[in-house]
Amino acid sequence: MSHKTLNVGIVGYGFMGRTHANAFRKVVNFFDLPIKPVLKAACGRDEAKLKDYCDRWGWETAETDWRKLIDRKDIDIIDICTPNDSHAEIAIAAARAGKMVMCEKPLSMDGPQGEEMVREIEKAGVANMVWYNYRRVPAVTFAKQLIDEGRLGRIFHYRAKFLQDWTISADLPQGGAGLWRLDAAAAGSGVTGDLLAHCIDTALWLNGNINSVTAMTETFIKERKHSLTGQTQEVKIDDACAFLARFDNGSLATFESTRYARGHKALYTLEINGEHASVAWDLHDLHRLQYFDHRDRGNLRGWRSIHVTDGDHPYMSQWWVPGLQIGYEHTFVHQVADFLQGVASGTPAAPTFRDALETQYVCDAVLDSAKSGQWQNVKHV
Ligand code: SOE
Repeated sequence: MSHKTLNVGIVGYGFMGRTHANAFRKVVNFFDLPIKPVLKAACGRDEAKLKDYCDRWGWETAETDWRKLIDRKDIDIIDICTPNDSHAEIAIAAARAGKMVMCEKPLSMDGPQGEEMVREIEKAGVANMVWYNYRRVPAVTFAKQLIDEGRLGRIFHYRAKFLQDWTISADLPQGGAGLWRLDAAAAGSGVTGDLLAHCIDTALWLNGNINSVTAMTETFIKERKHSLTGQTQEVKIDDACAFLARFDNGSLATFESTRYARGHKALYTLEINGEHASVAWDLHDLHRLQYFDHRDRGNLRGWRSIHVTDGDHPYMSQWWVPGLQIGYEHTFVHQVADFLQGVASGTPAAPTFRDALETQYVCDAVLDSAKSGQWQNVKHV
């Protein structure tokens, strides 16, 4: 089979720069793709770190200015792995230059900025996607299949949590590499945009739109030194957030996220209860889907722990033999495979910028509700 290729230019070499580079490299080994990605150029400001990143991951060339990267005629896809405050500027410039755009989550700092991004990307008519990777954990994709088959029946409850504990120390500064997540000027919000955005993206995909929310947030450590300025500054992000939600399908939901749950590193869990069946999933045991079906014979009823590793489970036929597990990094490989297949077939892979804007609107409503103390209706795309 002859393959077309698309040249990728990535902006950012941090944690996400590594997950994406790994995905672009591995995808060609495991998936039969009509289009292959070429790791053409990487862009970052620190030349030494950039060189090390290029050498380690096999990027062919390096640029220290993302505008130059976008100007290059040999780049087809711009992949954005920078902190949230630069997504819009880079994505809009890339779209105007006719490049396809893959953008790290969350799409934008807030809904209005996201609207501008959607307008520009759709005006340019370029392929686009946002890296909400947890949709592509095979067990989560399998849950989607079971729901779409109608196995759960009417949905009553959706419950999601994303718990971490890495910001409990008051000595941790805000700002700079990795810690930009604590700086509202770079991140837009705290756990709402960083962690609950994942939970919301999955929830909208599995259970449809959310129409209203009521929320509370807290910032436990009020001041932190800023890594870049050296000054002690007010912390303006939400350290923790919990909200109730009503979905359009009539189901009720609870969502909770914090970086102050001592003992939990990345405990993303979700549970959905339907009329006939329930599903539950846990990122710390990500290859399993828990499933309970009330239609089983009474004395055999119980929670099944399905090891989602067989050839007829989503994505798994591309990997090893049945029973052997894959993990976190593979969700990014799946995302690249789906994106390239979407480009080849003309049917875009989700979540597009437009899909991700809906998540942004829920985040905005959550933060507004936490401020006002009132239920808040969610704006829709
Ligand atoms: C924060 O610690 C973080 O790295 C998020 O930024 C990611 O989106 C999440 O997948 C894991 O946690």
